[in-house]
Amino acid sequence: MAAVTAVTTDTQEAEAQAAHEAAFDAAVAAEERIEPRDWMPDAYRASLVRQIAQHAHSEIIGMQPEANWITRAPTLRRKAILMAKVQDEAGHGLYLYSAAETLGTSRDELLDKLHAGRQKYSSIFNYPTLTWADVGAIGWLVDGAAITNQVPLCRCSYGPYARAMVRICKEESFHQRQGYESLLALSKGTPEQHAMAQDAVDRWWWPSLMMFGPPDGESAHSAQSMAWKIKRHSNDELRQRFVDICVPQAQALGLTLPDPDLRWNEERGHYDFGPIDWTEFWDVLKGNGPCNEQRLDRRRQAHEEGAWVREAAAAYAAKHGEARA
Ligand code: BYC
Repeated sequence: MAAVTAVTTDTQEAEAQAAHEAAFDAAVAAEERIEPRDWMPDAYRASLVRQIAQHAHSEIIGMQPEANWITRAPTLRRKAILMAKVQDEAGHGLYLYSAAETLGTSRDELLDKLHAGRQKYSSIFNYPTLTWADVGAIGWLVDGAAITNQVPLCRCSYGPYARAMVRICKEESFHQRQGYESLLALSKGTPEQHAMAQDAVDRWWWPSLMMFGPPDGESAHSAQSMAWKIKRHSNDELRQRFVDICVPQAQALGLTLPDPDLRWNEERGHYDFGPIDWTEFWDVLKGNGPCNEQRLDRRRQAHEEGAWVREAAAAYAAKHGEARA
């Protein structure tokens, strides 16, 4: 009798699992949003946590290269803008860690993995900000690349991530414009300022193209993420879109992009561009970029120094919880 019951239970479980899978596939196909309480495949959940965590870590590590210039901003106006931008990035990190929490992964767990070097953050933040013009180049190119990559994520199949991206993209748009405007001022300034802007663009151009991830043929996750509608476009498609946007903007800025192979291809209706140094990309991902060690050390230090704030916030919440009870 017990054996019969076990078989029946197994069959029922398999049927329930198949029904869940069919409902999930139908929702994704119909462009409906998957919400935290909905059933989802384990691999879908894991891939979202992987991507959202990497994205959240990028936002908070991404505060460091620009924060380096807050005390040396050339005017009060530039300083106020830069402080607001860096604070926005902290906020983006928080929305994204919250989105990951809806998938059952705590912020502490993700931060532990970042600090232990077990989760990635964007390769771009392992490059140094050597001059004030780098702040403008980051705004124009790095935030420009981020918007190109992130606008389609507003249509991600997972509701909390998609909704977080709507607000993030609005703020990124302001970041991109302030960078462009700052570079324009330098480009149209003295010959020394113009040279500084050009030097910054020369150094940030190729790493910005690497932000879109490896070429499609080497992208481990793209095919599955696109089938699940987490990603809407491949890495190469978005990289091409970004190049096409940047070329006329560089002309308007009076700056050149450091690529002798960059030219309009009438047949493709896109700009052709030269080969990307993928050895450098993979090397930076392995931890060997110019600033990897410095960025992680600073992040760990900031986390330790902030321990008292977390303890105070927890004590305050507990006290108020007791008072309410
Ligand atoms: N850096 O199979 P693939 C910002 C990893 S903007 C480091 O193509 P996927 C900000 C990838 O994670 C930057 N790692 O992966 C801007 C995977 O490794 P794992 C953050 C990279 O996920 C201004 C492996 O390489 N934006 O925050 O399909 C100021 C194979 O890649 C990179 C986002 O994170 C890279 N550049 O596609 C402040 C946007 N590229 O995970 C802040 C959301 C690839 O197997 N993320 N890898 O260990 C995405 O759209 C996608 O995750 C990617 C990669 C396009 C980045």
